[in-house]
Amino acid sequence: MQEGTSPHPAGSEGQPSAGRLLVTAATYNERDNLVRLIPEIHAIVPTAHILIIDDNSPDGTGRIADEFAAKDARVHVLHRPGKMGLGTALLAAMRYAMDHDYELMLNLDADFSHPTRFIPQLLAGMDRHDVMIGSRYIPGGGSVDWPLSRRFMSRSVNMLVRLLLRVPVHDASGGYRCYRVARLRQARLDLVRSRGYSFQQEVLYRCLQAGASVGETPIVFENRKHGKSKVSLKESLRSVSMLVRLGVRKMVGLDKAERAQPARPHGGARG
Ligand SMILES: Nc1nc2c(ncn2[C@@H]2O[C@H](COP(=O)(O)OP(=O)(O)OP(=O)(O)O)[C@@H](O)[C@H]2O)c(=O)[nH]1
Ligand SMILES: [Mg+2]
Repeated sequence: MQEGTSPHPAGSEGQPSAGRLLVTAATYNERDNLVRLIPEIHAIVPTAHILIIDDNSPDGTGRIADEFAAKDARVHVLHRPGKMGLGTALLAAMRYAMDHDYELMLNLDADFSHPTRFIPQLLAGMDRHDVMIGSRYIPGGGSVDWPLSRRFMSRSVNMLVRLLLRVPVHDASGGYRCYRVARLRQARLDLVRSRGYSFQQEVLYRCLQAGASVGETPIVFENRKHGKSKVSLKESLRSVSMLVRLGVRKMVGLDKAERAQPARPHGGARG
């Protein structure tokens, strides 16, 4: 499951060809981070397209993204009218990747918690897997400057997910991932109910059900240095209850029954 080495360093033939890789970042008030993030991504994967999904950030992040897009055909922006949650932002990014026929979609947080230097390892793992996870919880991985309370929460959620959903990965809650878009097409994204942070676990669960091979490569998560956290107690509790609900539905067979229904073409993040 774990991929520790990078047979294809940045810039080698291991990278997808021009226009086939979409790097996505959801943003809400990430102005100071975004101005540095876009050039940093392109320094590592020059041919990649970048999609910013902004929820009308009051600090003008969306405007800054538009300025990049106006100057650079590799940058795209999805504007949504207001803060609608990280999960629905990532679902919109997945739809964009499918609609525009990208081969790979690599997502990272816009706050530099997911250092761009790990992008080549994530891409290298796509030679063998349909989903590659940047993992804090395998040898070589970790997190720095993260409060103990957040570490505890993250570990507990991961234990819960392994137990309830039988997701065989070490880091099911992190958002630093690369997906094969063809596999996303096969996954029942129309059944995904999470609007917030539990989206990460739920989408992984749906990819595994669709037969995805999942690998992990170590990353060191760094606490944000600029901007404010969007994690609230309310959202954390909502995410945990969403995962418990999914686990119970799986246990009593409701999930299987639901999967037997035909897919809804534009479903996802249902209530
Ligand atoms: N478009 C959009 N992006 C969001 C939303 N909530 C969070 N994000 C972005 O999703 C990424 C992860 O969110 P963070 O606030 O960093 O959450 P976190 O990483 O769990 O928490 P901290 O690192 O402690 O701040 C960041 O790039 C955010 O700007 C949302 O509702 N809509
Ligand atoms: Mg963050």
